[in-house]
Amino acid sequence: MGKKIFSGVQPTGNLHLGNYLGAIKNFVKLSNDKNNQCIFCVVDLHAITVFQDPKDLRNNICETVATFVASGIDPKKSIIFNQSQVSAHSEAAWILSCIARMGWLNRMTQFKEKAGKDKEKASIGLYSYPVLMAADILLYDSTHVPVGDDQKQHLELCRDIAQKFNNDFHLNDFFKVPEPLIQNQFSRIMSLKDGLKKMSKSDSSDLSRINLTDKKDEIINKIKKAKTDPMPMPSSPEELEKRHEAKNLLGIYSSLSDYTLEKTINEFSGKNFSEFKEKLSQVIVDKIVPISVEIKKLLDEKKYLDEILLDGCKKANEIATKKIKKIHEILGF
Ligand code: AQP
Repeated sequence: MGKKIFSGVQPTGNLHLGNYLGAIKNFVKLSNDKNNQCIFCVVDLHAITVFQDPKDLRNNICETVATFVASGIDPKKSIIFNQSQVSAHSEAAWILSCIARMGWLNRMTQFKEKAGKDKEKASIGLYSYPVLMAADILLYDSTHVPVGDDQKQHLELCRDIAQKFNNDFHLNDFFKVPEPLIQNQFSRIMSLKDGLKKMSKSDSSDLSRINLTDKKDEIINKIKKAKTDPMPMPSSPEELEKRHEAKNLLGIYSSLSDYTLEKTINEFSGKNFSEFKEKLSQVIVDKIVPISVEIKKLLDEKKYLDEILLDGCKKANEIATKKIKKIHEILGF
């Protein structure tokens, strides 16, 4: 039997190579398998957990849809929609927030990282974000959720919530307990400026990431300026333990070329970084520039992007409304 796939991306601008290699590349692969049913959501309710300028948000929603399509997701085969347009997500999030326990949420490391030192000033939404994520996934009886490594903990929480709901109401299998689909290797792409920090949309330095809308010369320049170390290229995986920047760049090269890390290490062993960086720029340019060109083309076709969202919303709404009705019955509403 095929898989029921659900995943989301926040429309917070600056979609980058980390989002592509950690998540979107996998979405495309899964959506190309005829046996799978795929739903990809532009999670705009998640985006507003930190303040978004409404005009930017609207543009970023379009850009996220354009990125999905430009990367190879066919909107005729997969459902693409935005979360705010299917009200069952907000409703299910409230209901599940009565199932989830404070202690579970208190353990979420992403909240701690994003809220920083001043967590009293973080929004309640930022804290309960993983409950909304659980609602997104569980409403569609999703069996598999392709995400980057950073979302692993949230997915475990989703599984706990599904199990507790099933147990509390003596139901065997009402909520499907979803499996994470996290790539074994290269599931966390790091900043080009700091090999210990995740490549991220919100990093204030544009040089820290390759945006999916970057042009060829921007990519070449960013790779040229990417942090490395003074030693020659490593000759074994063990050497990478303490060489975080080298490890990240070799990982990006391997992931884009569909090579194992070992194969890439052998190819560049003992050479200097400048030679490797030239090759790395080339593989990034070859993959990202066609996507970037297509995104720009699609952004001039707003009507087409709106049609995709409208069609996706109708289909998603149909599934989610049925599930929420059943939830009402179970709860005794
Ligand atoms: N650096 C990364 N490496 C691998 N995967 C990544 N993902 C994000 N960053 C990396 C994966 O991309 C998917 C969509 O992420 P998101 O847009 O929902 O939000 P995020 O994880 O919060 O992304 P950012 O870039 O880190 O945003 P900011 O800066 O706003 O916090 C997810 O599957 C994620 O795992």
